[in-house]
Amino acid sequence: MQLYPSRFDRTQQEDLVAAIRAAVRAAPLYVPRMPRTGKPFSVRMTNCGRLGWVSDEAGYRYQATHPETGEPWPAIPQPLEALWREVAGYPLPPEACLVNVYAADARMGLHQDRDEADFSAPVVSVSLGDTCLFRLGGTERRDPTRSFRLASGDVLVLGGDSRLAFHGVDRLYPGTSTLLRGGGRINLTLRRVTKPP
Ligand code: MD3
Ligand code: FE
Repeated sequence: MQLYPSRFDRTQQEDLVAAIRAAVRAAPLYVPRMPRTGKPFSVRMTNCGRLGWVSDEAGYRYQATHPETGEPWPAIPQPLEALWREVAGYPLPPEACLVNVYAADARMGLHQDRDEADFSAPVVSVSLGDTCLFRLGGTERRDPTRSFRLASGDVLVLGGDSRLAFHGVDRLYPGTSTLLRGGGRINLTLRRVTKPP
């Protein structure tokens, strides 16, 4: 795991928010649901890129179109493509950018990201808006965890052993950033989904 604190300055963060707002106009935020139970996530989501991660009663999967509009996902914003080239250490561009939007009371339970066909590529995460308390464990659910704060502009690269580590977001710290009108937090994760030939 590699943390790049304040990888994006305020102006770059504002540019990213503007690009994400444009993407959300094309691919509206929706509330994902847990497989089988249909229990709603507290986080709202959308995607950019050729493929997007979706979750509903039928399961978790990547697909090329928005689950509600049926439209293809918008392109990954150029600064995020550039970030991937700089930090991923992987020769191919990202296929998916999952956009998670947290209100003040939203959380994400401890989980692994295993819906990708290739774990050799890292996941690259960008935090925007309010600081959160992030938890990172090992590759077994019972492994001990470490907690640390992720602030606006921070970039986290999860590769190697950490790629299959359990992780989650325990809480937000409301009022810690003025980036987003109305507060909250946006997390962007850049991913490879398919196995290269
Ligand atoms: C560690 N997102 O989208 S980002 C997710 O803040 C997700 O929204 C959280 O977990 C968020 O799946 C955490 C940091 C992160 C992202 C992917 C990882 C950590 C990871 C994949 C493997 C291990
Ligand atoms: Fe995750």
